[in-house]
Order: sequence, then structure tokens, then C-alpha cells
Amino acid sequence: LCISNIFFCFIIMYFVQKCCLSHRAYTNLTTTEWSAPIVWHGTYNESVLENYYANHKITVGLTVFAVGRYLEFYLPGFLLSADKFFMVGQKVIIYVMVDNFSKMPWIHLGPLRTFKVFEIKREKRWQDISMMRMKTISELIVNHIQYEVDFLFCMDVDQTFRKKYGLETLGESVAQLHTYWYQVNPNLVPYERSQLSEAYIPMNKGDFYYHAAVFGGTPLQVLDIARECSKGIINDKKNNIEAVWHDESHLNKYFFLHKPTKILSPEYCWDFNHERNSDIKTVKLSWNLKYYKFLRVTA
Ligand code: 2GW
Ligand code: MN
Repeated sequence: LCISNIFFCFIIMYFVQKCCLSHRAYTNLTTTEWSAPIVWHGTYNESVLENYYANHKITVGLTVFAVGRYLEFYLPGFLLSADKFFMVGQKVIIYVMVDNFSKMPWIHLGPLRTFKVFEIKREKRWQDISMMRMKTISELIVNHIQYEVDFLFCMDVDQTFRKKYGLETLGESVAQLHTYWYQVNPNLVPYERSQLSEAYIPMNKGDFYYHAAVFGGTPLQVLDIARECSKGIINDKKNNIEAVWHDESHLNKYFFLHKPTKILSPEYCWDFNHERNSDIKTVKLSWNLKYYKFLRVTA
């Protein structure tokens, strides 16, 4: 009786552990299981970084897409705020992809900053506008970016920089924790769960839910990310399936298979509509309001 009781207790403990305790204490976690730093405001020393990079000159690239109404609606604010807060004091090249060159907001950027504007064709479906960014990014890296920058970020346009977004964010391959899911057990996040999709992540697997609004790394690393994601997207199209969160599902699959070397806290891409607890000290970049009705009419 005693032995069977002990055995029973072990079984219970096993399930408690599996269901609850393995739900790591996400809040303020500063390193991952694979020893990658998770950067929160205050976990880095800005002056040490600045001193180091004063002797190691770098150029940082930033890609952004603005087609249809997003061009007039979001691009000016994104560029103005990036000029003010993104990699202050560093050389920066912003690669802007638009579908209508004549609507490009030619704002004046600060010293050491420039943008390069590319005209791309507008996809009909918004899902494709979002997903085909991966293909365009990989072509752009092959043709231009790899020769021009040391680090690269790829971002959504519907967001605004609020505070310094600096050297602490640079790494080989960088992923962004999603505002809505950073405290949630991976079994409850919206990974793609159909085995028919290349973005499939099995239950009980996965580390974090990453937000596709921000990812980055060295150009060749970002090339690998963008290539793998666009391969997955195109194969899914051949098989007549679309992952639940489009390119974001494929990005999550990529980072599940190839762990990022640095993770940014949700302070680096925050939604002010989401309830904010004391983890969120300084918001560096925030989501803009979405006016779906207006924006999706012509999108
Ligand atoms: C997208 C959706 C509905 C209507 C319009 C568009 C749209 C997107 C557009 O008309 N023009 C455009 O340039 N875009 C680009 O695609 C733009 O750069 C935008 O930031 C990006 C992603 O679309 P967005 O920001 O409206 O989608 P979110 O904020 O819901 O994004 C998350 O999920 C997406 C997939 O559904 C992507 O993975 C994205 O990276 C995620 O942040
Ligand atoms: Mn967005």
C-alpha cells in the first residue's frame, strides 16, 4: 500500500510539474535555457556599449515596408521616430519598400543617417503583403544589404519609437517577445498547429511566442531567417494552406528550430492597450492604433 501510495504521489508530481511548473517564471527572465540574454531595460550598461562601439564602427540597417494606405498613414511617423531614437549616434541605413514612389515622405534625417527607397509591386491580399516581405528582404540582402551594414533589423511600419532603441539590441540573431504572450505557457500561444503547414510546432514544444514586427541579426543570419520563412510560405501556398499568423507563424517555426542568440523584452515592441505591469519599465517602441476599417478598404 505504502509503495503504491508513493508511486501515486510521483505520478501526481510529474503531472503537476509538466502542467504548471514547466510554465517558467517568464516575468523578468533574463536568460533563456540556451543561455541567450533577454534584454530588459536596465539589464545593460549603455556607456560600456557606447565606449566599445566608439572603437568598433558599425552600420545598422533597418527594413520597413509601406504599401497602400500604410504608406501615408504610418511611414512618416515611423521614419521620424526612428530618426530620433533608433541607434542614436550610429550609422543607419533605412531600407524603405513602397508601392508608390511619389508618395514617399522625404523627411530630413539626422547626420550619419540615410534611407534607400525601393519600389515594389503591391500584392492583392494583405496576407501576401505581409508574407511576401520575407522574399523581398532576402533578395535585398543578397543584392545590397550584405555589403552595406553590420547588423540588420526588419520591422513592421505600424509602430513608433518612443525611447532610445540602442546597441543593447544588436546580436547574431535577434527575436522579439510578443506583448500578449510573454507570460503565457507555450502550449497556449497561437503557434501553427496543423501538420500540413511548414510552420507546424507540436504541442509541448516551443520556447516563446515571438512577434514578427521586429526581428534582426547579422545580414547573413537575417538572410537565412527570411529565406527559410519564405520557403515555408511558398511551400504552404503550393499545398493550399496558410499558417494561422502568416509570416509570424513561419518566423516562430524558424526560431524554434534555430534558437535566437538574443531576445528583446516586450518593452521593445509594446502595445499600450495591453495591461502593463511593473516588468515594463520603459517602452522603446510601441504599436500604433489600427484603423482596420479605413486601412483594409484598399489593402
Ligand atoms: C496588413 C493587414 C491588413 C491590411 C493592410 C496590411 C498592410 C500591411 C498594408 O496594407 N500595407 C503594408 O505595407 N503592410 C505591411 O505589412 C506593413 O509593413 C505592416 O506593418 C506589415 C504587417 O501588417 P500589419 O502591421 O497590419 O500586421 P500586424 O500588426 O497584425 O502584424 C503581425 O502579424 C502579421 C501577420 O499577420 C505579420 O507577421 C507582422 O509582422 C506581425 O507584427
Ligand atoms: Mn504591425
